[in-house]
Amino acid sequence: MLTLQSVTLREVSLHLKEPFRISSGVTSDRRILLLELDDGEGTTAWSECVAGEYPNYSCETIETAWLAIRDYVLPRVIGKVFDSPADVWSLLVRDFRGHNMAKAAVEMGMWELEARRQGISLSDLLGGVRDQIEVGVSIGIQSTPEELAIRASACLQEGYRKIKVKVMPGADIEFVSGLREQFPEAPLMVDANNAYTLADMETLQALDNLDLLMIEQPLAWDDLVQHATLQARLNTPICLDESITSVDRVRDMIELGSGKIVNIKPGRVGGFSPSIAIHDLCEQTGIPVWCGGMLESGVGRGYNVALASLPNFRFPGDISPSSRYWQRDIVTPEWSMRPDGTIQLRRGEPGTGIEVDRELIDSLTVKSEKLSTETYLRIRRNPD
Ligand code: OSB
Ligand code: MG
Repeated sequence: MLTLQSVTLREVSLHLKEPFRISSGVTSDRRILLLELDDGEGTTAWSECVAGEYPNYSCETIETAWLAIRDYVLPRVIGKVFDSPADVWSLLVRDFRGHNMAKAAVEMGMWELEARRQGISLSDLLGGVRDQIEVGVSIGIQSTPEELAIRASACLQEGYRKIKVKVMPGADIEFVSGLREQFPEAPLMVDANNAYTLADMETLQALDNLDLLMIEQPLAWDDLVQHATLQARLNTPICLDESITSVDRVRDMIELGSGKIVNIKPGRVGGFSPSIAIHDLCEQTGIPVWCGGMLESGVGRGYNVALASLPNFRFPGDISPSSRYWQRDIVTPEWSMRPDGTIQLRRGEPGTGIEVDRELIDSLTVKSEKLSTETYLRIRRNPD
């Protein structure tokens, strides 16, 4: 049995070691929404909302997520008695559209809270089967092919098991073919974050000849039909990211032939319950999945590590160690990668296995708001 008694929302700002550019925008400082969930019985859990500062990946931002968590998610969850965190999701889909990242921050936090209450690892609670996960890196768009080659080469040296290169018109064929020539055997892939249309078929077919593991989300962020047209013309598997917002969209992808691989970001699909549903459907239908990233702090990274320990995660995840992004992460210990390109799960510890650095978080906090059962009694926002 599990009850959420209060949640403290806070925004912290973390400076990225170097700006991260994707086709739709650049991030230099990561504004991060953190949640501290409290069961009122001595157990707390920290979770992270992966929404960004601007709606250039999905519609959500950290401002919309704050509002949605306070006014729509928490009134449905706080003070309720749950047999299992698996029961939280059903309360968040009925008469409540969208806002998946806001939903996920609370839904995933409830899994972590339950794992900590039971004193077991989050991976065990989710049904994870691995003690270590394979790590890939996502390299933002660089100004020249030479810059890209320097970074990719350093990442291969460090042991990363997959190199994902962000691409867009003007930074694609020349950049990636140069890498392929330099590293004929390297596990390379590209991610376009919707930078192309079917009118770019020539470019997309040139990418198809570079022996890539996959091409991630080349076309529109909410499209499945045009991706099917494209997939029929490419040998390289298409991996969908933005377009997969639920298990139903995976069913559509399979039916239409829009892609052959799914990037699961639990924030994008609304939490762990829908992530597990997608994982299981893909496992049954022979579709590999892997865990994407959203430039998370060590808090969110811990959730991705746990999820990636499920059996059908068949490619290395975008789960870089803390030091790739942050001078100093907000968790102890920080997430580190071994020279063989894996991250060890912290199975012996409860939950994600890390603790937050409260002092550091306090010093980085820009604003905070505590919401409890009393808050909602007072303002009568509870819908039922
Ligand atoms: O499309 O996978 C993406 C970061 C922000 C927004 C979208 C994406 C990404 C990444 C980063 O690729 C992966 C990471 O967190 O290491
Ligand atoms: Mg992506």
